[in-house]
Amino acid sequence: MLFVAVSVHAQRTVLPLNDAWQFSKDNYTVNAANAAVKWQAVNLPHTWNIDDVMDDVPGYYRGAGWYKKTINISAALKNKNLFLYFEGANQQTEVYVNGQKAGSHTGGYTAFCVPVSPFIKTGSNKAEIVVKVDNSFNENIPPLSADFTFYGGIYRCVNLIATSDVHFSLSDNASKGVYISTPSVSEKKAMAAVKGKFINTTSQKKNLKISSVVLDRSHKQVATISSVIAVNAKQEGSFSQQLNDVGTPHLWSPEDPYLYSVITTITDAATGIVLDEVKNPLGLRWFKFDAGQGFFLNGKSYKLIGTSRHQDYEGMGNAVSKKVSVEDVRFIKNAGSNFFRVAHYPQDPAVMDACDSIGLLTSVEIPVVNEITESANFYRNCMDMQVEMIRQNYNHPSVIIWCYMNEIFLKPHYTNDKDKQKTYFAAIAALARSLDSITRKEDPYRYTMIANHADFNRYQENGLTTIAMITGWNLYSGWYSAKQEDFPAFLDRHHEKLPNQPFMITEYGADADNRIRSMEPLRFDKSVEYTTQFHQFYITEIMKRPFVAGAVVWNLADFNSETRTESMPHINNKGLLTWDRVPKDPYFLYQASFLKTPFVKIASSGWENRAGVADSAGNFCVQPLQVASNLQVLSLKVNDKEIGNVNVRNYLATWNVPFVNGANRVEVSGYSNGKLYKDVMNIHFQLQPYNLDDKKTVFKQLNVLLGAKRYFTDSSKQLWIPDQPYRAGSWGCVGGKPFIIDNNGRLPYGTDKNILDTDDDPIYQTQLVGIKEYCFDVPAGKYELVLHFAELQGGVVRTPPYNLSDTGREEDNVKRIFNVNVNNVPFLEHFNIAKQYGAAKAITKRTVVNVVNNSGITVSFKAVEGEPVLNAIQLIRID
Ligand code: GCB
Repeated sequence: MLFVAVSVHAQRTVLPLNDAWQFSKDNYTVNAANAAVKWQAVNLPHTWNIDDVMDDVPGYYRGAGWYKKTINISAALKNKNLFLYFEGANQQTEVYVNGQKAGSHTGGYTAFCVPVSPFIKTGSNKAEIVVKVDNSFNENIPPLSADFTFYGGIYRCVNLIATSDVHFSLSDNASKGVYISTPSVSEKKAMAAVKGKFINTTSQKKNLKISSVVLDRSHKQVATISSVIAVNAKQEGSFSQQLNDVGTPHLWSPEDPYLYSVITTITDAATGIVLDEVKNPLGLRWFKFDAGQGFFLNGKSYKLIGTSRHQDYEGMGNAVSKKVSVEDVRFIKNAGSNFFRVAHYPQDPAVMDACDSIGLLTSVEIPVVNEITESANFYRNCMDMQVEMIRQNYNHPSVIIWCYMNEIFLKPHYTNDKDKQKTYFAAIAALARSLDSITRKEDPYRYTMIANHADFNRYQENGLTTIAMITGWNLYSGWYSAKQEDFPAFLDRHHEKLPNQPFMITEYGADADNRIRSMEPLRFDKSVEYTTQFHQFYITEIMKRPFVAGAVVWNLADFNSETRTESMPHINNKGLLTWDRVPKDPYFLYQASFLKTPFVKIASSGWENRAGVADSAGNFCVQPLQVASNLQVLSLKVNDKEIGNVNVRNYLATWNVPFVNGANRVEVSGYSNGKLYKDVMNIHFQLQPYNLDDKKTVFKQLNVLLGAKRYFTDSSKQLWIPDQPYRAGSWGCVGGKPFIIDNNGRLPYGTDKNILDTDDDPIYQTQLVGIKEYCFDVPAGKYELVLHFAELQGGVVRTPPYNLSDTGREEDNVKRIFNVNVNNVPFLEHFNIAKQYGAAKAITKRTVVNVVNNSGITVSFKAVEGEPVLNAIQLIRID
């Protein structure tokens, strides 16, 4: 085989254009003086919604933003065809060059390319670019509603592309203009097809040689083909080439993501001058979905396992760097995944490149979520987005599925008019059919998919279970609906009712707020423990069933969903990682379950600071320690003392560990094939004395959540523990019942309202109602006592997005007036939280108490009207 020197003088120049833009949200008019407009210097990627999506005021800026920048047209760029290539701007964009409109684009998640040469003055060295981006709601642009934030801005990179006057088409939906497919691949032989479009912008007819060269990973040529095509002046031409034998293929798979590359060039046949060149990846693989046996890659049975991902990150919004995006792909891979559902929209090109090279199979989709608009414009935008997505991502070997709808019956229109609703549902099915057929036409080599929610009958009745080649189900039994056991039942039902329809679980997951822990985990308590158990159950059921082609965790990382409230307002906590990418326990469970190498990880690793009450002898506090592992038996030492061996069950092992006050060095180890594997962690334990006058563990500070069974770490790293009934010598509540919303069907206790004026919502979201006293049998001394209140009843209640029909309602205010005395001294009189502060607002009341003799501290609550409440309490020893 020949070693080919590929042209190093790439005839196309790509210049990043991300630095030093000016940005303004003020009213700007193209070609006007705009003296009043205040500009701010920004770099791309940029969004204007980083802060307002996190504040306590509902909503975020959805409107226009302006960007401007003057670019230099260097000598090298003169006489070139210039294009501005936007990788993504949300969601309607207009591009002006030197005051003239050069192009526009609709849709926030696909790239677009604007030719700018016609607007550059001859001989000028500069051009002014002005870009208007608008993220206002538009009924004709999907997504209309969704559980994520529609951040505005030029939130992906922009490049200036300079080509010669003959080049591969950049105006074909911002694709590369070259499309590579692998119509036939086996272990022995592979065929690759290269098609494309190019344009001759000169005023002469040209004979052009189009060559495609396939190189292996070491840049050796393995196949080549060329054809000469005559193109008239100012005309577009097309080509189609078949490389019938790429040699013995080195197959692409997640385990061995071997990439060839295809270099396609245009050469002037008369002069031999190379005019344009593009490089594309080539992965040789074949795959199929089978309704009974699941998925097969390169002839081998394969369970698709992975996650989805949203493209935002704490403190950055959706304007994340390519580095962050690629690290996310690595996080998915390192969880033991072989699949990534790129949901709910096409993502940064770097993401797709990383999937090819790191080895993840993918499905990619357009953001048609929850509902549609029955308008020609909405339809057209959906179709355009689908075509853009396919053409822009066509050459990625990682892509095996194109998807186009997510839970489209979640927000059914016309709930009071069944006839209109029928028409609406039929319109959805018609749109699905159109999207499906255009997808099959654009790309006959991949599968199509729709992701439905668990309303089996509605999707079935309206045909949505069989339009696409694969049916996706987003299933949340044991989270949004009560019982985990409904999950396996649903899988079996699909298989029974639709035995010929391949399917995957396109979503499943449960919230884990990494600050919340529980020894008695319950659905919707937001504890990490509930969610770890949830995933363990799901993994077991998924792996039992060969007909389930794959399953995708929702979601890789926590993400912003501005309309959400809950324990961490504006954040969806279903991530295996936190919003700033710290792994939570379930992430380790996935590693243990799916990595092929020996794995031992102390799952509670985000919980290195713990607190709890000492046993009656005052020596230690027993709490569980969970370890994720794929070994069979593990042993545990704490502070070098053997605690014992346990068998790993479904990839988790749990010990009850007697934690001592202060440092606890935890060491877990096990053997695989005679080799030792271990993990070590230092857990700092704050032991609360059994009796508050204990000499062994001296009382310093106590932070207690009332009406909750959770442990919480707040924003100043203070540890909160659950309440206990008062015991003589110790501390606790007298009287009162946990606040529970009647028949709410989800929350076991407390509220999920956004508590205003705090980032530590869980301190305020639970309470004891009807409390009589709170007592601390502390020894003599000086103490700071802090009472935390929030009125959990009343005000406007909204529970989107998981209750989409709830558009907000006024909750009855409760009458509640009470007095609080501390050691019989009046502290709060006629305290009326709702009246004085309003509902769902964090209120803190402090006082200093001098305790003499053995009086201790008694906080007593006396009702004037209604029932007294207390949400949380702290006691801090001052001297
Ligand atoms: C879904 C949606 C996804 C949500 C998720 C959730 O089914 O497809 O966009 O974020 O549920 O967490 O509620």
